Amino acid sequence: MRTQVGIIGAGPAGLLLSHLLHLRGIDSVVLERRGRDEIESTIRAGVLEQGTMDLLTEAGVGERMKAEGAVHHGFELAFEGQRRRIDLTGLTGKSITVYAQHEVLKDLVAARVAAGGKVFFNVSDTSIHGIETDHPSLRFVYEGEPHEVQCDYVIGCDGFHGVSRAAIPAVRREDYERVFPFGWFGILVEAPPSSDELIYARHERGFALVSTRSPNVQRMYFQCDPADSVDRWSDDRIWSELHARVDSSDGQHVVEGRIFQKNIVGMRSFVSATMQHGRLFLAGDAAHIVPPTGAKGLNLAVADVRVLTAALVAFYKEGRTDLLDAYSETALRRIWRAEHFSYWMTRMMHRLDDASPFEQRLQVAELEHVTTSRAAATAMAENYVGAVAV
Ligand code: RFL
Ligand code: PHB
Repeated sequence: MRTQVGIIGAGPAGLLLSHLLHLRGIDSVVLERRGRDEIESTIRAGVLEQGTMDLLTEAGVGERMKAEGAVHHGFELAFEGQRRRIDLTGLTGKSITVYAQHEVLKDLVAARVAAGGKVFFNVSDTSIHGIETDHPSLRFVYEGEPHEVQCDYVIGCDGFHGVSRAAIPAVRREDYERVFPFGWFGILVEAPPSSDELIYARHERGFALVSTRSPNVQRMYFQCDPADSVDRWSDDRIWSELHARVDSSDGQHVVEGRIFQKNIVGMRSFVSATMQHGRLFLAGDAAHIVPPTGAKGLNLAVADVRVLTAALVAFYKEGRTDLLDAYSETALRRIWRAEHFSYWMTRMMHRLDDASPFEQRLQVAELEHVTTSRAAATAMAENYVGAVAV
């Protein structure tokens, strides 16, 4: 098989890249380890920046997102028994949209399939060859048979646990990493929204987040031990923890409902520099991870795809390689901004077991500051909506 761009991974990064290239007349093949049903039902991110919406709309997959996504003009910070609002739109002129990542994936897969795109699900043994030559290739097993795709470029969109990052020689790569000693316990609940906007809560018992998915389904998280097991958490225990952390002294409280999904995720910050070697380029979680506190992961993956699409189009349409050569440096500027913001918000909102009482008071002082100083609130809001110059 021969294509122009060989893509590993049918997450948001791989599928969006493949579809944008198709719209510009560039052929690609996407290899995905998991099945279509599985990728379309895995619960992950929920918050889309305006820039992410714009690129999805440009790709022709914005219709359902605009009809079903909920536009949010602000969020609340809960601490010390009170709630304070960050007015995203008032401070930045921008908003965010809550629309689940697996719904974005359904829309992207449908668009790829309708356009006759070559997406291979359930592949195994993916390997990358010849990235230091100008004719790299991908080998994989599909339906029990070995296959090979010859291409001009290989794009690794295979997430944090994929194979592509390791194909960059260790001497060329520098990994920056911080693993947090806590995780998030996530639940999906059949209930009306507890609040019109997302609530990020700091409490002595730990962080909690009240998010949403639809008028009838809510998404909530609370800080936990990453080694804990969901089986140790009865519904009653979960509700009492959420009430303790989120309910405010003026009577606002979390609305309970039937919990139909529970999971625990670990938290890390990670950056792989460089994001390119020879004819291999990394995009999305394959190259970087942020803790979910700032809601940046999916948005960063989409931002990488924007830069990479422009660079590949410049190569195929004008024979230019300058944008491809600059890809890693260009993408890393935005990535480091988001890494800092996510780390900062994580440290301000979570219970840090290594923090002294002095440092715990500093967390509260910082929350007081971002909710009373217009300048500080604006800085936070610009980062949250993705409107910072990089
Ligand atoms: P993905 O989505 O991990 O997709 C990678 C795909 O590659 C496949 N794969 C392979 N395929 C072939 N061969 C191999 N050897 C392969 N190895 C792996 C995998 O099966 C998979 O389908 O990466 P991508 O496209 O870079 O997208 C990144 C986002 O998924 C991620 O950053 C977000 O989900 C992070 N995130 C959030 N981001 C936001 O912007 N806003 C949020 O509100 C938000 N909330 C979250 C989140 C992530 C969370 N978890 C579960 C870590 C909340 C949570 C709880
Ligand atoms: C979510 O709805 O899953 C979500 C929202 C905001 C975050 C992280 C996750 O910061």
